[in-house]
Amino acid sequence: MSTPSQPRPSDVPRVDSAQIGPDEVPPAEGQKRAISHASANSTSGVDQPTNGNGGSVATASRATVSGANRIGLLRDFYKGSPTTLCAGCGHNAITNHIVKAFYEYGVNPYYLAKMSGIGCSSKAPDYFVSRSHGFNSVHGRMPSVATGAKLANRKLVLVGISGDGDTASIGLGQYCHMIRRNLDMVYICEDNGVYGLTKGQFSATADLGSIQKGGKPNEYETIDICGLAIELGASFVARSFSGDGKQVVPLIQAALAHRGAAVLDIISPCVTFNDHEGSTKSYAYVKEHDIEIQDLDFIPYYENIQADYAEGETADVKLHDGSHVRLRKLAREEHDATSRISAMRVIHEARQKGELLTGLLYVNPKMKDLCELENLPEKPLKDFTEAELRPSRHEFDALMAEFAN
Ligand SMILES: Cc1ncc(C[n+]2csc(CCOP(=O)(O)OP(=O)(O)O)c2C)c(N)n1
Ligand code: SF4
Ligand SMILES: [Mg+2]
Repeated sequence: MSTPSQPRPSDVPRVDSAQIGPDEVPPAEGQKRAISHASANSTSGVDQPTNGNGGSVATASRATVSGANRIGLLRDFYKGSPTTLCAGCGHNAITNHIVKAFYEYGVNPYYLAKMSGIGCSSKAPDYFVSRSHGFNSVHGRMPSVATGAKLANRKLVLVGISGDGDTASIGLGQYCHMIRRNLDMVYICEDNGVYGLTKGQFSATADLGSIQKGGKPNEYETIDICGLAIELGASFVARSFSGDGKQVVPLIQAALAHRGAAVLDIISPCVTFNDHEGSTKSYAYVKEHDIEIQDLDFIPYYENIQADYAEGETADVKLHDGSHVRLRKLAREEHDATSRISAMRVIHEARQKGELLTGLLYVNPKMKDLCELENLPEKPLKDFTEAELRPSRHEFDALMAEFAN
């Protein structure tokens, strides 16, 4: 795992997840003053510890430091290197939404592992939260690398950034098994319907009949990665549009609060190779055909939930870390985001009508994730000592006897 500029373990006291706090994150230049100011004024911890997602222990006084989030970090801390993608690329807009979502949620960079494959989209992890872990893997193979990282250290907050080529072509098998295993990660597919990095060939998410830049129509059926994910038993599936930060930001935050594979298919126009007339992934087309299913609100576990709406108008889903996602129905059709059948129905109906349905399509916060299914101990496997792992002579003999029978 490449760790270009993440906080060094020696800078950071090793603590239990229940004690993860802002002091674990060494401040960047320009950040120091906000944090030390916050510490000087700090009085008492107020949050409920939950997981490594930046987890716990914001202090009320830290939040009052101008511009600092609940773990004492300024928004700039969540930025990365300057982008090298084309100006106007949808992937850049998604990066900005990620920075906002992570900053507001208070993701702890020390526990963040940014995973990707190959493609313009897979370069995006370089453009947010520089001081975190990262692994830019092989084309389409990010899910298996992410699985290994999570099994070694279940406290990591995994965020995978993929493309439609990376996910739905070369990486389709990996994508399916990541979902089937319910690997606890936020999986964002920056979906432009083409292989942007290799100059605009159609990908498997291109719609039937969509026209390529050179004029050729796509004659193959599309692979709907949201429909596929739901079919495979995914626990969190959403679709959105890079141009709709109001929807993307709460969806990313809900995905962070969810335990299990959280798939976000974000339509992200490629302005260089797929933004012309006849394309169904151009800005103009998506803006015109985007139908939002719900008005979405994310209420983090550390904020009070206030009922603003009349009963029946909204659906409230409680997520694993105690946060809530509040869904106020907007679309013409009724959709119950906790029903797989309803999700499959609205996806198929929208495709038939040529509409792009966006919002939270399906969520099941009760499913076990891979670490639970494999009965992993709470303590990360990487932290076990050799002495703890070595069986006693008696246990070893019993094991050998089992094989002999
Ligand atoms: C094993 C392998 N096969 C093929 C390639 C060539 N290649 C690089 S990126 C890419 C497709 C990228 O498309 P996508 O994942 O949609 O990302 P985008 O560039 O559109 O964001 C391909 C086919 C490669 N790098 N490695
Ligand atoms: S080629 Fe397309 S996908 Fe790649 S950076 Fe440019 S606009 Fe974005
Ligand atoms: Mg693509």
